[in-house]
Amino acid sequence: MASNLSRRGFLRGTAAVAAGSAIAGGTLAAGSMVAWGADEGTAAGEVRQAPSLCNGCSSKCGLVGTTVDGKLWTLEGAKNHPYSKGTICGRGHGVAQMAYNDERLTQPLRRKEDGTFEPISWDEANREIAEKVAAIIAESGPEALALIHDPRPSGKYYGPRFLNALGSPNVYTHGAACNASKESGITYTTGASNFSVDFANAKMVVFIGRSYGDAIRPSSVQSLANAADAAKRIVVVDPRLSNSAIFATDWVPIKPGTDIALLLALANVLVADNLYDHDFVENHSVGFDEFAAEIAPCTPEWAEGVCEVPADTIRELAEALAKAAPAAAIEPSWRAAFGCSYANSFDTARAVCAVNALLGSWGQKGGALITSSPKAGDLDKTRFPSVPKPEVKRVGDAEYPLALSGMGSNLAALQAALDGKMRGFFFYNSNAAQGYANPKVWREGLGRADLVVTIDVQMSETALLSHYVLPECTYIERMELPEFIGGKKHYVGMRTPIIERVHPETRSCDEIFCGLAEACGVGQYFDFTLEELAAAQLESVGTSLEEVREAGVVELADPGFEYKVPKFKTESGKFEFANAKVGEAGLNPVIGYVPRMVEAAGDELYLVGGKQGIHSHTMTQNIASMNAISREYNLERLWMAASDAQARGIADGDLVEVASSEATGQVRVRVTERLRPGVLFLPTHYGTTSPYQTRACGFGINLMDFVPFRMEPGTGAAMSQEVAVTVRKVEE
Ligand SMILES: Nc1nc2c(c(=O)[nH]1)N[C@H]1C(S)=C(S)[C@@H](COP(=O)(O)OP(=O)(O)OC[C@H]3O[C@@H](n4cnc5c(=O)[nH]c(N)nc54)[C@H](O)[C@@H]3O)O[C@H]1N2
Ligand SMILES: Nc1nc2c(c(=O)[nH]1)N[C@H]1C(S)=C(S)[C@@H](COP(=O)(O)OP(=O)(O)OC[C@H]3O[C@@H](n4cnc5c(=O)[nH]c(N)nc54)[C@H](O)[C@@H]3O)O[C@H]1N2
Ligand code: SF4
Ligand SMILES: [Mo]
Repeated sequence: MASNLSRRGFLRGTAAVAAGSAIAGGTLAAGSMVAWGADEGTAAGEVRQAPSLCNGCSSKCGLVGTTVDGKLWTLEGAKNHPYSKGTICGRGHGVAQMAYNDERLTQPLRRKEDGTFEPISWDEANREIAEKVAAIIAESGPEALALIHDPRPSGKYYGPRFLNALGSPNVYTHGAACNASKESGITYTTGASNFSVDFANAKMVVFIGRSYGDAIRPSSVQSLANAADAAKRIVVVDPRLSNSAIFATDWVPIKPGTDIALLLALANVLVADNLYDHDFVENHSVGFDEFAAEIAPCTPEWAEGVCEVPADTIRELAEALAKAAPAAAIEPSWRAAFGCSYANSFDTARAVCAVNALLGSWGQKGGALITSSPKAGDLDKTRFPSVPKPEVKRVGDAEYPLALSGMGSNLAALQAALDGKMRGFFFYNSNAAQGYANPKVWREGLGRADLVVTIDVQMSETALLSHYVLPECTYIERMELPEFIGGKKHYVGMRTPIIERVHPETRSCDEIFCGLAEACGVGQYFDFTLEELAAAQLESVGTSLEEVREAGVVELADPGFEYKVPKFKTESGKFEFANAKVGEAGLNPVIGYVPRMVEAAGDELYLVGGKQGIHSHTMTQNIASMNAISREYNLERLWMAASDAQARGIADGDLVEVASSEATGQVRVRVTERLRPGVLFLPTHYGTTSPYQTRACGFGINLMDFVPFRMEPGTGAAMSQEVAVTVRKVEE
C-alpha cells in the first residue's frame, strides 16, 4: 500500500479537484471522442455549450456540456452548483458516453413468447400497454398497479402523476434499497429526513461507514480534504479501510451491523459521566429519561462484546466528542452502514441522532444541521389540473408504517406481486430486479405479473423481465423539469439538451408518460408542454425559464439560515428520544439496542458491499471506458482479509466460490490488510446477467444474489447486508 500521504495526494488529484479529468483528458476519453466522431485535439467546428445536470447518481451535479459540430466534446462541473462546485467526478464523465453507447435501446420492444424481444412502434406499445392496464383495473382495481422509479427531475412529476391519474397510490422509489432506514430513523427523531454536518466549522466528525472518498460527491470530497488539511479529528468507523479512512485520524474497524452498540455506548458515557448538553436535553427534547434508562446497561464494556471495538476506544471517543461539542457530530451516512442494511438500521439511525442530541450539536456551528429545501409554489390549476388523490392506501404502508411517504417500500410491492396481488409494474430509471432485493425473487414476482413495462436507456435485468421496454433518450439529449436543491442556500438547476437525439425513436420522460396517459384515457392531466410547466414552476420561485436555461444553476432567495437549535418538525416540536408512532409500528418507542439478525457461524464470513469511485450502482458497468478501467485494475474482486485468506489457503488473485443460503458465485479475490478479519467486501457494481450488455455480462458477482429476501420491520427496507457466506478456493 502506498503511504497515507501519497494516497491522499492521489485521491485529491483524482477525486477532489480534478475528479475524472484524468479520464476526460487522458487516452481513454480521447479514444472515445474519436469514436464519437469529434476531431481529436482541436475544436475546429462549431462550438456550443449547454447546461445540464449529471445523471451519474442522485447527486445530479450541475454541469456544462460543450459540443463541437453537435458531438459531445467535454463536460465540466458547474461552478455555481453546490454539489459539483466546478468539478464532476469520474462517473460524471463516463456516464455521458451512454448517449453514444452501441448497446443502447433505440426503439420500443415487446417480449415474445420465447423471451426474445421484437421492435414495435410507439403507437402499438402504448395501445397494448393501455389495454392491459384497463384489464388489470377492471379485474383488480388500480391498486394492482405500481410504479417503481429513481425519480430524476421530470420523473418525479410525470411518473406519480400518471399512476395517480390511473387511480393508484402505489409509487415507490429505490429508497428501500438505499437510504430508507436511515431517513426514517432521522425523521422519527428530528422531523427532518436528513441532515448534514457543518464540516467547515466542525472540530470532530465521526463517520459511520459513509465514504466520501468512494461514494463520491465532489463537494463532499473537497470538504473532507479540507478537514484533513486543517488537522481535524476525523474518525471513520468501517470494517474496511476505505478511501475516506485515508483522510482520517482514526480508523475503527467495527464488526458489520453492530454500529448501534458503539453509538449507544457513546451515549452511555455521555450520560453516565454527565458530559451531555443539559440545556438541549431539558429544553429541546422529549423522552430523555426513558432513553437514559434504556441505555444504562450499554456500557463500553458491553459494547465491546457486541461490536468488538475496545471499550477504551469507545470511552476516549465519547470524551473527545464531548470536548469538541457542539462543533462535533456523527455524520448521517448514506447506504451501506445503516441506509437499508440490517434489522437494526432504523434504530442505528436514531442512535446517531441521539448522540448528536447529547452533544448539543443540532443546529450549532460545526454541528449537525437541518436545512430547508425550496420547491415550486402553487400553480394555476386550470392549466395544470390536480389529479384526484387515490382513494386507497399505498400497498405496504399498513405493514411498514415507518416507510416515508415519499419512498414507500418497493419490496412490499414485490411481495404483493409474489402474492398475486400486484399485477402491473412500471419501472422508470430503475434496475430494481438487480439491485433492490434478491434478483431471483424479482424474477419470480415479475413473472407472475400481467404487465411489466420498463423505461430505460439500456437492456437492464429489469428490462429483460418486462413485457414492454420503452427507450428513453439519455439525459444529455433531453430537457427536464427544474431540480430544486436545498441547504444553507437554495438553488434551482435544469437539464437542457446538450446534443440532438442520437436515435430518433427514443423519447424523453415527459413524452413517454404523456403518450402512455393519452393511450390510457387520462390525457386530460397532461395537456401542457414540459416548457410550459417548467416556466410556471420557475416563475413560482422568482426566476424564469430563460434565466435557468441560460445559467444552468440559479441561486434562489436566501432562506436566511442561522445557527440555532432548529425547530424540530416532530409531533412534540422537540427532539424525540422516544416516539409513540414507532411503538405503534411494533418497535421499541425508545431508542435502544436491536441486534443484527444474521450471525456468522462456523467458518462463515460477513459480506458487506460498497461503492467504487468510477461506477454507479448497476448502470455503468457496460460503459466501454469504465468497464475497461475495472478490467485493467481487477476492480471486480472480492476483498478478503489476509488472515482469512491464509486460513483458507487462498492467495491474491485466486478464484473462489462464494456461497450463501441463496446463491453460489465465482469471483477472484483481492487479499488485503485493509479489511477487518471475518468480513468480506464486495464492490456492488458488477455481475450483470443481461446478455445485451456484452462488455459487462459475466464480469464479477452481484451482492444482492446472496442476500435473502426479507424486509426490515417498520420500514420495509431491504436488509441488504443481513447475510453471511462461506468462501472456498476453486482449483483451476
Ligand atoms: N462512486 C459512487 N458514488 C456514489 C454512488 C455510486 O453508485 N457510486 N451512489 C450514491 C448513492 S445513491 C449512495 S446511497 C451513496 C452511498 O454512500 P455510502 O454509504 O458512503 O457508500 P457505500 O460504499 O455504500 O458504503 C460506505 C462504507 O460503508 C462500509 N460498511 C459496510 N458495512 C458497514 C457496517 O455495517 N458498518 C459500518 N460502519 N460500515 C460499513 C463499507 O465498507 C464502505 O466503505 O453513494 C453515492 N455516491
Ligand atoms: N447490485 C447493486 N444493487 C444496488 C446498489 C448497487 O450499488 N449495486 N446500490 C443501491 C443504491 S445505494 C441505490 S440508490 C439503488 C439505485 O438503484 P437504481 O436507481 O435503480 O440504479 P441502477 O441500478 O444503476 O439502475 C438505474 C437504471 O436506470 C437506467 N438509466 C440510466 N440512465 C437513464 C435515463 O436517462 N433514463 C432512464 N429511463 N433510465 C436510465 C440504467 O440503465 C439502469 O438500468 O440501488 C441499490 N441497489
Ligand atoms: S457525484 Fe459524480 S456521478 Fe454523481 S451526479 Fe455528481 S458528477 Fe455525476
Ligand atoms: Mo443510494
